[in-house]
Amino acid sequence: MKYIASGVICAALILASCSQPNSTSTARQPEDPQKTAEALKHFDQNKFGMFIHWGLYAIPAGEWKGKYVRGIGEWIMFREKIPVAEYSKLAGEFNPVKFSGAEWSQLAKDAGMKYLVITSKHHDGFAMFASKASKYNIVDATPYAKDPMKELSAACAERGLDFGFYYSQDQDWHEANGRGNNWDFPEKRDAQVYLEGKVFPQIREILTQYGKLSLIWFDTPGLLSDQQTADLRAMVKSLQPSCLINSRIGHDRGDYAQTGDNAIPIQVYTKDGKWEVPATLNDTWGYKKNDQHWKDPRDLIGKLADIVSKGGNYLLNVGPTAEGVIPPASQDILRTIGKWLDVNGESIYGTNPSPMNIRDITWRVTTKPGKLYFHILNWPGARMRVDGLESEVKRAYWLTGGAAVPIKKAGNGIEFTLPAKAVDPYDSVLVAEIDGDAPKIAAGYGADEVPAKLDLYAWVGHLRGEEIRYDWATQSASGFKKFENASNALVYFPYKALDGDYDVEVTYSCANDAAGGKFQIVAGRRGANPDGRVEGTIEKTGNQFVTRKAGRLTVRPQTGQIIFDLLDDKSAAVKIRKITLSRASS
Ligand code: JFZ
Repeated sequence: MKYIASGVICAALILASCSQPNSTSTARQPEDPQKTAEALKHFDQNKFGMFIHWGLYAIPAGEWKGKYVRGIGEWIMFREKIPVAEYSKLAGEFNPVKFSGAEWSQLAKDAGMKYLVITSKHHDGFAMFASKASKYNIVDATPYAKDPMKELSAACAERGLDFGFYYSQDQDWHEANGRGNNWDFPEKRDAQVYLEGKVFPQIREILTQYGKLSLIWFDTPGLLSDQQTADLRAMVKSLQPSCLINSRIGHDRGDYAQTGDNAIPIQVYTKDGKWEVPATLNDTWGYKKNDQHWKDPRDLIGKLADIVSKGGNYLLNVGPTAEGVIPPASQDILRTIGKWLDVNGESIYGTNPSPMNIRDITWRVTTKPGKLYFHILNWPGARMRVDGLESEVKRAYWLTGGAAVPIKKAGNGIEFTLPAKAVDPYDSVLVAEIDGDAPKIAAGYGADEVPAKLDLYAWVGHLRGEEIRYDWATQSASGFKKFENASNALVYFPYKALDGDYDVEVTYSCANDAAGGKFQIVAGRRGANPDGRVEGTIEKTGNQFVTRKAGRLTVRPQTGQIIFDLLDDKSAAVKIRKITLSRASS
């Protein structure tokens, strides 16, 4: 592992840079990899956390000078190119009198979350904590004049919740030498000046003022050098050796991987160690008053099971108002998830990922020694056959109610007899007790193998955009509206699971009068030439779901995303159920 070795080396290098003014002054201990490994193990067992994006951007709340601003709320300063002189006046209005660390942390607890991560400083540069390093902070610059992070961190500790800070280490639109603001600061930046003047001192503050930090969540590494990043890492580990660092510190120097936002890998993803999916409850991180595009608790509970079955953690965001209130809709959703976890938590916390590869959206599986937890997300009818499970199943029962589930051998697997209707409206968990600790899985079904034919259901993808919707009854996505230079889209994350040429089929329905529009599927990375692309025409289907061949798509291990979208606006009546990739024989 790169970071461990470099951690030791850079400890020495840092001593040299420490002699500069404003830099950190104490000699650093080399890293203790054992402490990091223990912290990672604990983090892995947590599975579910609360993300909080809270800052000055909660005042405009998605609107600037009477105009609605598209996109994520905390980016409003950047989108509207708001001068520092103007944006910083928001601090004079920031007075979150309704903030309560007890209420926020209790909500996380009620939701079944085990850790909490809050923005200490986002890209706008404003510190939401008491900072001597910059006057631009909540104690010195607002009428509130208190440090909410003191109260929140203490309330978390009281409730046994792990606590961590988000910190934007490179982008800082308030600083001439921070990255991102070229409307106020067109001249060339000197990142080192910014790091020493603000980032290093503030990192020291957040690591010393709030007790134990379970992690620091860095973001958008951008242009910092490898050395600067190594210095940042060494500083964190020297002050709190057990504090984890996410991969968005940059230069491969994190302890665990961050997926993209709302980006869940299509297959079991264990090769690169621990990972976490940050996700929104609507379409924004920071509060936006008009964003009512709330995700369905069924979707979120299913995603939690999906992510945990693939080896990840789920970090689910709330965006409190400028008064300090978490939107009631967010609270309701989170408490619904918490009620499900009260009964079914055993199948989530401390579990191991699926021993089997992913074939469709009927179920996901998590495990503990001697037990398989089948999360049934789409009710399959009177029977559920699990092909490829060769273990002897001694007994099966529902986590809800505990009633026994009849089992019999079938083919190379097991068949379960199910009641007519789902046992739980969100995710019915069936526990199968097997002979021995580890399940026996038939060749071709293992988690490290990818099925030759892969059904990528719409539910597995990220539904990108404010208009796109998922419908459980028809298992399809619709609302592929175009806007400006982008479009609502269905985005899949292969994460190295695919490599080669695939024959593509699309399963969709379309009203006859809306037919004739073009769709495209692009496999690629942001800012690079696509690895593969197919295009096709949506045909009349009389509102019936049909499966049509779409051509051949090349996907490479480095392909970040497979994106489905519609190229024109004839899309209102098109419903996309799935894309099927079959490995081409030639
Ligand atoms: C970043 C921030 O810019 C954003 O405001 C928010 O805090 C979010 C959690 O993180 O946005 C990103 C960063 C990385 C990716 C996507 C959005 N990514 O790698 O896909």
